[in-house]
Amino acid sequence: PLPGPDRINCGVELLDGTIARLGGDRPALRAADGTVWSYDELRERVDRTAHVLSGPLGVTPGERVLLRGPTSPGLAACWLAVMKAGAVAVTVLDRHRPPELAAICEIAAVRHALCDARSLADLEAAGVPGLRITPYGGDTPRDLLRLTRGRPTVYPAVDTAADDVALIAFTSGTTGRPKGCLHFHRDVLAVADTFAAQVLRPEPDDLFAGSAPLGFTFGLGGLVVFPLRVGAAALLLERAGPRQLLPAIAAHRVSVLLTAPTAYRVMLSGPDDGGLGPLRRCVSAGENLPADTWHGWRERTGIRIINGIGATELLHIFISAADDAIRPGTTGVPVPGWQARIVDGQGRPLPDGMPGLLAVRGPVGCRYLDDPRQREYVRDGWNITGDTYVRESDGYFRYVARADDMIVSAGYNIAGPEVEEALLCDPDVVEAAVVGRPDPLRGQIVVAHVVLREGVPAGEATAEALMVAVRRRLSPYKCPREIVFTRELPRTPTGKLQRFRLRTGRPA
Ligand code: 3SK
Repeated sequence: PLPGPDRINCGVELLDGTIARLGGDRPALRAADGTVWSYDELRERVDRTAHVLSGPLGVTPGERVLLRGPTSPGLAACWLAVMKAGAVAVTVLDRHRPPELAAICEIAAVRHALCDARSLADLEAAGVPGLRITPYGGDTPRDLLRLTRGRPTVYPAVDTAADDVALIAFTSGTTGRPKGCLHFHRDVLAVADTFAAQVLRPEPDDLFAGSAPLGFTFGLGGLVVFPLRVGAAALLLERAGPRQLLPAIAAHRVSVLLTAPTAYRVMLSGPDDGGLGPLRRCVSAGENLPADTWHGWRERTGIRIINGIGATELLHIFISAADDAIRPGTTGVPVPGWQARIVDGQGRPLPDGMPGLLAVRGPVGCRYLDDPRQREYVRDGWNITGDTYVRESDGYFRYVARADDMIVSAGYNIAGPEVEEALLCDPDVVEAAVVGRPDPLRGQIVVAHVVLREGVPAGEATAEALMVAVRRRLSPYKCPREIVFTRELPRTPTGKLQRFRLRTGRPA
């Protein structure tokens, strides 16, 4: 852990601390409908909400409060109020369905929920015993906003220890029962003071936007924690796919963008109308960023995308690089404060150039809530992220595949993402997922699932042309033996490819 005070409330640091340093009349949160809340307005809303939590709702410090709704200033204010009240935020995605919500509430022993009025139905359908749900953003008498009216505008925040749990972030990974990851108040600030402060380096006048929802720590960090830590503002978009991001960047003059490689590719596939002009810093994470996409973005905008790898288990990004330190095609180097190495299945370090498991340690560690998978993730104090990586001789870390996404065909090891990257060099390909299919002769054969740009015919001629193009870039043994065209690829609610669904024939 980074050295720091023993007692911290991250909600106080992010709001009152920033106001004390920079003043409160600067913009903090914006929405597409023109809503703008200054830091003072946000602080007042948060404090009134914290009064409601610890008053009429009876939430005591340490109790878990589920937060559910589309990305919005109201949801961000609820999260900050839970922090100030010393309770524990259990952040979920609006896309989680009733059985997933029921499992999360059971694992995290959730008793209270603050839920966007539009997202109530699924939470109620989850039928969680004893769950007290308070809606926000609606107009019923029990709405949170009504309950906040007339409450004191200043809340004396709960004096939490730096290592009191602040949030439980759920990850389904790419398979299996959800795992709750515990993060402390100091962890929340640590990711702002490491990746954000030292790699991203935002300025108080920046306006952040991005596609990841606040129920995913990529979004929570990038759209709430990072901007508030430096007195910047965030544009919180309920719908934040590439088609909404593009006009929002131009209309609101977004300067810092955090999104996934697919969104960068989709934005590049549209016409260059100069709308990306306000951007200053761009971050890509959540999946591997192909070098080709990096170069395309640089040509279009002049901006070098800051690639990064993070994990819900470790809260945010731990390997990355910015500016002149970027080497396209690699993820980067450990973020200051982090260490990384490549190990074999027994945890023994491997030499540079040899693919193996990525192991990292730093200011934030993985702590699963009551889950035996903790023993697999943390070995000898190192967090084993489940990604296969190579450390190059210059110290840069290059992504190979998720450890369970390697294909073995006729004795050759093939990394699906390398083949995907070759396919994505074709401007007609918008998305690609490459998996192994069992084959009596070769063990597995390489099969590519491809989403084509609108209007491109999904026929044999296109498949043949793609195979020829891939053969020009890769050794023949890596080339797909079959190409399956599809309209969409199966993804987790946080947007990660679920290659196992393609392997097992259970697409989206
Ligand atoms: O890469 C990810 O999946 C991730 C997860 C959590 C926070 C940040 C990131 C980039």
